[in-house]
Amino acid sequence: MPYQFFAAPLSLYSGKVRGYLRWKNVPFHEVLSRREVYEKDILPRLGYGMVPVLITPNGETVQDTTDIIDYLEAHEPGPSVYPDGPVQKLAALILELFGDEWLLIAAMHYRWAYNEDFAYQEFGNTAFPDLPAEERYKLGKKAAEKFKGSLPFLGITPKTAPAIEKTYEEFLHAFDTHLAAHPFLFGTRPSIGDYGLLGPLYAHNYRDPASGEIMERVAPRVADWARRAHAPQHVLTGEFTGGDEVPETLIPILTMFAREHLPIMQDSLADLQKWVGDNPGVNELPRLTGFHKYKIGGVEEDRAIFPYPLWMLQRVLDHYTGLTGADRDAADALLTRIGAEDLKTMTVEPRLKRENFKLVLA
Ligand SMILES: N[C@@H](CCC(=O)N[C@@H](CS)C(=O)NCC(=O)O)C(=O)O
Repeated sequence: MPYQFFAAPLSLYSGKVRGYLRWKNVPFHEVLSRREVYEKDILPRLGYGMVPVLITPNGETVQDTTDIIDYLEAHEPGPSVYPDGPVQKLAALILELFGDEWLLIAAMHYRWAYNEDFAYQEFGNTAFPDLPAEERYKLGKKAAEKFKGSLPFLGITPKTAPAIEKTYEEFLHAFDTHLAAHPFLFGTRPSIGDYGLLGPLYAHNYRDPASGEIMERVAPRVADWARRAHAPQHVLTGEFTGGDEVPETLIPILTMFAREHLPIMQDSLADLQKWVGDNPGVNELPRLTGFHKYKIGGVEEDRAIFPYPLWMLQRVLDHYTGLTGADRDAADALLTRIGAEDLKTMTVEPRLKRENFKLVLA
């Protein structure tokens, strides 16, 4: 039995793992997460609805794209998407978090600002592929309500829309410039950071037609990277650049993480600590712990606070705090250079872990 991959073409996080599975040359069979699959296979296994889900050849269920990639890294042969170089690995982990959780804002904005009808049809095509097109559209519109309804929780409002577009285009220009010199983030081999970026940049911002046009126009090399990072199954190739080098052209992107995303993570950590104080004895974290004012491109807006990204930040910090000597010095130099000094002293306390597909206090 190959791996079974419950996923959907329109799904952001499905694209992240599909690109990885294909590069890693893992034998897998993709199952469309249609309504029956959700009800019969996904809900009973997870206790809630989420894609993508990986079922391993021995029947284990793995959810969360990071857990899926880590499972496959541990169980499948071949080169790793985690660079051996400690500073490259630090940058790659930061960029996975940045792609998964910060570029999500642009991904959701562009889908719903410019591709609404396409998205409704795609939701219907996924959930009810056997119904006539009109029915699929109608039911798709209903199924999409929850996703479209999440925009204000992510701080996506008419007030922030211009700033979201400005910062996204800034990101696109920076990544396009990087890709003029390197096929992937750290050379000719894709890293965990590439797959973090691939989520928002493939299924939403490349594949949604109006967003894809913007990407092709503003940053054609990013569109080309999205195709390559999501290319059909192929022979494993590529190496990370030598000498633990973080290419100079990644500095503007990492700086953007420090300027835009890190403050959100700091507020999230403070809110987690407050939530834990307010909820003694409760171990399982809610999907959101509260609300805050965040800034994107200098524009302030209300936004919900999600504890999940702190689990990803904890991975970054665990890697960083494990470094010693010259490696630590080099990592410190990078953090200073990008304006992320605060990461040097940050700790996710209380610690978080994922257990039975839930985020809980460790
Ligand atoms: N952090 C999760 C996010 C997965 C996720 O949000 N998947 C979306 C589809 S792209 C979903 O199923 N959402 C359902 C929901 O949020 O209730 C991961 O990396 O797997």
